Amino acid sequence: MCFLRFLMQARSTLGRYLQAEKATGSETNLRKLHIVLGNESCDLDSAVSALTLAFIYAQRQQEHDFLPVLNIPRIDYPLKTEVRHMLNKCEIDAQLLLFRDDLPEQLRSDISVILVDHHVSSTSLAPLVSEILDHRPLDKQHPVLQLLPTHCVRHIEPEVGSCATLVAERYLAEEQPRSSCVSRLLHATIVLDTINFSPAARRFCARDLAMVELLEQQQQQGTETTVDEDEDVQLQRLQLFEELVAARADISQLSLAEVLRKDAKQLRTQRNNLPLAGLPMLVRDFIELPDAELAIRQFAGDSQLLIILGMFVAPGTGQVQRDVALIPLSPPCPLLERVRRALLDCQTPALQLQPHAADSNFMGGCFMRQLNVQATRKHILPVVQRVLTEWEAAEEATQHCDCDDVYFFKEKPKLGLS
Ligand SMILES: [Mn+2]
Repeated sequence: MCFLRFLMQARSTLGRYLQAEKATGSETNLRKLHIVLGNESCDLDSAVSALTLAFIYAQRQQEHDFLPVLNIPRIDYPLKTEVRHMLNKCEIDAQLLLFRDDLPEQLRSDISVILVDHHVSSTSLAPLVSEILDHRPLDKQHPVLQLLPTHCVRHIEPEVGSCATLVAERYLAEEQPRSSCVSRLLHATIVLDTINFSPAARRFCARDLAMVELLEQQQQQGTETTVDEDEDVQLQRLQLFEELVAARADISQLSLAEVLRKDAKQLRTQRNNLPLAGLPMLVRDFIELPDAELAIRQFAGDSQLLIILGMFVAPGTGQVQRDVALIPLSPPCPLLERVRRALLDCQTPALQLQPHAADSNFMGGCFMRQLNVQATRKHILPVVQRVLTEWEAAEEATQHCDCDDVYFFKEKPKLGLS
């Protein structure tokens, strides 16, 4: 069966299951259903691995149904620009895809779930997981792992650079099925995930390279071109890699609110939710755009503070500039001052924050250049997380204790054990 036809059928299969769920009491004669689910980042690896593995398994076990599901709400699909780019190249439209919110909230207990490119599902799905195909190091401590059924088959192989390599191994191990779309998608994914086999990045092993070479041979079969010179192959891979990186960074089709959502993290504590957005431009330039305030309010929802990290890479020179913005949504916002202080004091590493040449009073926010351009969100996130946790603890203390108690707990208890 052709790959596009398979995707079309998956949609109607899900429709049949949803219908049958409504018709309770009647004897339904449904086939065993497997959901093949990628991870929540829905990067190219996750999306392609889910789509292609479901296709391969569906051809091998024709008496069962396999549905590939992208683990994001449908509305977020435009944000995954490199996924959309690659699927468009294979003429796969969003209409042909299934997303997390196409599934019912509660899955029937006789449905099986196959996790690809991750191994920690939501608590409600965990008891349904029958198989895991992943290349992330096993998160042994994670409590959800305890909920996996004992029969769950785990293939977790952290040495490979891409989960698509694990899928390609299964795809190429047998002669059927064959699909030029599947070969193309797996090939592109491995090239992107391994940073095009960059020796400096060291994100690949021999198995990734072997699969890419075999997939290239597959793609050449059936075309007129004969085996290329090694140099041509390298050039084609480089062009593909650059095309995918450009597609991932392409925000030209997105609204400002979508641009904020594209690379955002939510810092959650028990009572607060603090959004932290990353932008592919300086925040100082973003706030000058028409409707920036509207986009910020839409994105921030009901949180009190929004943190935005901007990064601009100058075309040509590749020179990096960074800036940081703290924007209060309903001033006064005492949390803003605490975060500002913590970022200024940060020594792991020092961010070297300075005022912009032209200051702004946009939404009463605080805008700073970050002269240490080596420092990334990875460094800033824990600082903000710590402030938020301390803030929440202090809030709780003032709510639940009287002043004397707060004073008492400020002292470190002396236990005399050392
Ligand atoms: Mn991956």
